[in-house]
Amino acid sequence: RPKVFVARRIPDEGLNAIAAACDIDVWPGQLPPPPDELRARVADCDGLVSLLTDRVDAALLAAAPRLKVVSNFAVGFNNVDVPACTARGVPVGNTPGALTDATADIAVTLLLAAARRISESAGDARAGRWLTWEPLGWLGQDLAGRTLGIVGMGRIGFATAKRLHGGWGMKVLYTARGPKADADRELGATHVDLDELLARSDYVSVHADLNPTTKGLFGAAQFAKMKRTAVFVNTSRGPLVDQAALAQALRSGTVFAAGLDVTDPEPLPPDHELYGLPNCLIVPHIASATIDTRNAMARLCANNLLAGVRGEPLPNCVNPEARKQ
Ligand code: 8YV
Repeated sequence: RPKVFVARRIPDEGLNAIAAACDIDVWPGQLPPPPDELRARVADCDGLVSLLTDRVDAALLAAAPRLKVVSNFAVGFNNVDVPACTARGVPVGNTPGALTDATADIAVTLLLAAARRISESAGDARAGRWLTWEPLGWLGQDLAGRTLGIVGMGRIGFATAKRLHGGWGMKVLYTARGPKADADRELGATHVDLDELLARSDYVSVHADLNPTTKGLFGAAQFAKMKRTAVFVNTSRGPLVDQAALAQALRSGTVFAAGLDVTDPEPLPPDHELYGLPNCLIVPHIASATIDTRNAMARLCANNLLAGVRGEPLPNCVNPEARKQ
């Protein structure tokens, strides 16, 4: 039977499907295995289930001569050195689709909560600072009919825009490698460049993947181009944002508020300056954290893993060219 290392406990549906066909070693810790432990555990493995906290790089591949597949329990795969896997002929699987709705739900939740100052006002109520009804207290931003800028109109960007266009009648602008016919047709959306999107949007929601061209995409210059009333939401990857620049923009009123599901680093240390800003709402990378979504991710992850150890094409593969190596 093939040997598989699973780098953290994932839902039973996935573990049971893998265990039915493979000998399975599941890392028992709540925290990820340290890199040297990960290398030791995969030394005689045919398959690896990794998470975004596990770095899959050339050193790990060198330590795992039998490895036939890396199945990443995520749609994003910036933790994996894909070219190194391809060069070794190791296919890399991911879980697209399974977390689209859950992630779009969190993007909308953060957008609404940041616009209406929910975290700040709830904290004030709890702390005894609700002294009276204030005509000018906790004033936020309206949503109806405003303009939404989607940075990266993929599956999750589309699902987010669909909610806000359908529910709040928002006009949709977006960036993408090119125009997207379904977004234009179904949402009346308009493909623009980033500068135009920043200048015209009341809400900016980031859904681009992390790669060398998107790292640091949002810095001081980008925040300066946004409206002072704008709300910034990131559910993609933390390193797309220069956090010092974001903190300065929030502190100085260059932008109105931010809602973040992702940060750099993760976890964000408790003394980080962003936590001290009342107009910054941070949740700990929970976009896919629903029972059904994590079960669906586990099923896709197991299917990729099992196909890989059998030498079959993965149902969801980010480097199909790896099989030709
Ligand atoms: C996952 C994510 O839960 O799928 C992704 O890319 O960012 C998350 O929502 C996480 O990556 C699990 O490893």
